[in-house]
Amino acid sequence: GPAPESDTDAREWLARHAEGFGHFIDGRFTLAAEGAHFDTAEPATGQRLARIAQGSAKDVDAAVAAARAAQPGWFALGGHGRARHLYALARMVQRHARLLAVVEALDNGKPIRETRDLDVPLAARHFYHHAGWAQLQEREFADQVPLGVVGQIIPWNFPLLMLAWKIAPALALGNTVVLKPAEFTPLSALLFAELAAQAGLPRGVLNVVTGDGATGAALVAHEGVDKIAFTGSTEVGRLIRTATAGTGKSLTLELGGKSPFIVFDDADIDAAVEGVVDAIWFNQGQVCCAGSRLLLQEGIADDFIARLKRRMQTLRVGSPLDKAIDMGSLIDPTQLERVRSLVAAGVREGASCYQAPGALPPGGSFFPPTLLKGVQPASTVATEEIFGPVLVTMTFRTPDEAVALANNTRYGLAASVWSETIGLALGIAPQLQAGVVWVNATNLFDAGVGFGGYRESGYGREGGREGCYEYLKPRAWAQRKPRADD
Ligand code: TXE
Repeated sequence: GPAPESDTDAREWLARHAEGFGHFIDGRFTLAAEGAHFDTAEPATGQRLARIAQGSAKDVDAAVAAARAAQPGWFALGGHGRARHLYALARMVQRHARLLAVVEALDNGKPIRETRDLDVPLAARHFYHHAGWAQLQEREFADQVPLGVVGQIIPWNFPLLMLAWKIAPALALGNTVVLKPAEFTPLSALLFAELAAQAGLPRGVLNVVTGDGATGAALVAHEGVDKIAFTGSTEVGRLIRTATAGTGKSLTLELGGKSPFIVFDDADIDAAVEGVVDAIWFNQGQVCCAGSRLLLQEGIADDFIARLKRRMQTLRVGSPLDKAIDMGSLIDPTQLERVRSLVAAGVREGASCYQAPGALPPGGSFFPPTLLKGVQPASTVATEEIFGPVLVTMTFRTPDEAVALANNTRYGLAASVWSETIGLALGIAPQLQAGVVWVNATNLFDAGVGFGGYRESGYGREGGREGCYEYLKPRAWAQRKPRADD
């Protein structure tokens, strides 16, 4: 196979920060040694990776103050002025694409092929896209004003991409930001902050405060924050919704999912099998919109599962920097244990478990591609988000049964329908309770299309025009008519 991706640059960058990373506040990194800190580990090896500052309420306060002070000037730049900065950020991501991709693979454990071909280019594209909205702001959103200071809390599964999804629209439309990356994966956000400073982003416009849930909670509670945008677990989303209730803060939540992947008898089976691979084994299944419930029409079920098992045998699990692998490591031992215990629960509840044979690399939090068959619709594994490389399968007879099974969930983020009969596919699609429905496709994302959930998958949209509205508020105004004798 090809030589593994070199991590020399990334290791050098880490070595320059051997004493630890500080927060990025008001255009500068704070001293790392000050205050509490914690170490992060490389998921694929379990080895220590970096020393990270644990943000206190005081740090959050300093970051919010910097964002508050910067906001009027940032908005006053106007759409074209802000667009220039967003274009500069996009180019910066592209110029440092390789370093960002390697840092992300080390920090998260995901394959370099994914960070190189998806996470990093999609992040750059998000900045380019929103530079366009900035340029159009005065014309397209003439009756809207920015919210002000936005607190943004992101998860560990797509650290850089979620950063882009959050900060690109917020900044484009004249807000300033305090971002709290996930405690497992703060590195790409810190590297991005360095690049933003180099790119000349005015100080205070973007602030990054690292830390765990307590740091996030301090940001949520801060009175100087006008809006919270959160992506993460449904449980924490619920806490944040409670914490912001009765305050004047706006809130958007992008939470969990248990998305259906429906295959009818007349589907293009080869394409659908590849679709399943992408739907559930991309990013080790740690994807909020993962197609984690495979619903098969009875007539093809046995054949489909046989083909899927053969395909599973070709999936390679290995070191993230190995360019030939399909799956890397889960995020950490706790998540690995959670996935293991959910699979065990599935087996206890009567499912049969198939795992692709083959040794897993030692040391990290690796878990093989896994298939649970004969799952009951009400069982734990059919209803709980597993957030790992575990697919559950069920069968249906009629289109109505497929819709009922698909919608039998408290979530509603995404759905995928496969059929070569256009009337069938397009008849089913609008009946599915999900923020996005893919037809004969899966995992299609576009910076121009709003992404977000129904039901317990959250609310609010990221991307496109609808995503812009999440960072604006309407401002109506009226003027007394001049009197005739004026
Ligand atoms: O998420 P958390 P975790 C799901 C997935 C996973 C589970 C736990 O099922 O197994 O969540 O993952 C911050 N106030 N998803 O624990 O805790 C936290 O520091 C404010 C689905 O990593 O939700 C991090 O920055 N902030 C998901 C962010 O919230 C708080 C992606 C997300 O962490 C906080 C990730 C608090 N009280 C996990 N507590 C998706 N839908 O994409 C934590 N945080």
